[in-house]
Amino acid sequence: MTAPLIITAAVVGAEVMRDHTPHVPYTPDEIADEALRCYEAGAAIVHVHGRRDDGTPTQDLETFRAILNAIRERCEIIVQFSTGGDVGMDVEERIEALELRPPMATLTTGTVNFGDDVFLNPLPVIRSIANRLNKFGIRPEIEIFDTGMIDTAQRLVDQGLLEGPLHFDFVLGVPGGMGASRRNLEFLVESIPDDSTWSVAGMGRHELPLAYAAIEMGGHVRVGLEDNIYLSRGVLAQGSFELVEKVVEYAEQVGRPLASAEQARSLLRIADD
Ligand code: KMH
Ligand code: ZN
Repeated sequence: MTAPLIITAAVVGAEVMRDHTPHVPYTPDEIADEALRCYEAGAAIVHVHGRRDDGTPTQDLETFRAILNAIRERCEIIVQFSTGGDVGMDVEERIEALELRPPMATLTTGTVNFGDDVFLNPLPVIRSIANRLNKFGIRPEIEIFDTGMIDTAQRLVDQGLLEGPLHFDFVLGVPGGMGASRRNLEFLVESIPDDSTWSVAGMGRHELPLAYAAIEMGGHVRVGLEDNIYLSRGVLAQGSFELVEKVVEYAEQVGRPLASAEQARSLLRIADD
């Protein structure tokens, strides 16, 4: 039987600014309000980055503390910290907030071109992040931008640095990474061990088509303004919650039930807070 659908809302990211869309949240309260709207729409997980008041990205511990507390005051959604931050940040900056022990955080297992930039994840960086996640008992979501990153993640399981079965998120359509096609998604799903769990995050106009494909394939879904600011061609989403609503609508159409945050914790083997 297909597992209930876990929806992750990526509400802020590091790249989307107010001149791209006025609806991207910056402050901890804005991020938490958006997390609540996504939770009420059906999301079980919120993926967060930090921003300063002017919108510039930061992985600062106190900013993440404020975000975590503001979300926890509002709802039970699972809070997933980014450890990617923004391109160009050093590893210590990227992971300083992990001491707050969020239930979940990302871990990208390889380097990828990122537009004109490079999202740098050499093995020593990957090991430092994995060690920090282990130290605080934080469940990783393995971010896969290209196939070889799966093999690297599995090697880290073999070496005892990561605990399987892994939970993967396939990030498809970043310029420099793997393209956002259903064929690529099917190939990636065939490439992971059967006991793994997975979700997909399609970039830009690929977000919803890949989300719908994942729903049909029994996987999970990430949507939100971090990855795509449009609800349909030329129409800005009023917030990540509208993208969550689209996914919920499709899941209802095809008869896929939604996972609550509590069910998501159990399906993804997330430790209790
Ligand atoms: N902002 C990207 C360079 C993550 O959150 O872990 C990295 C990213 C991945 O967004
Ligand atoms: Zn992110």
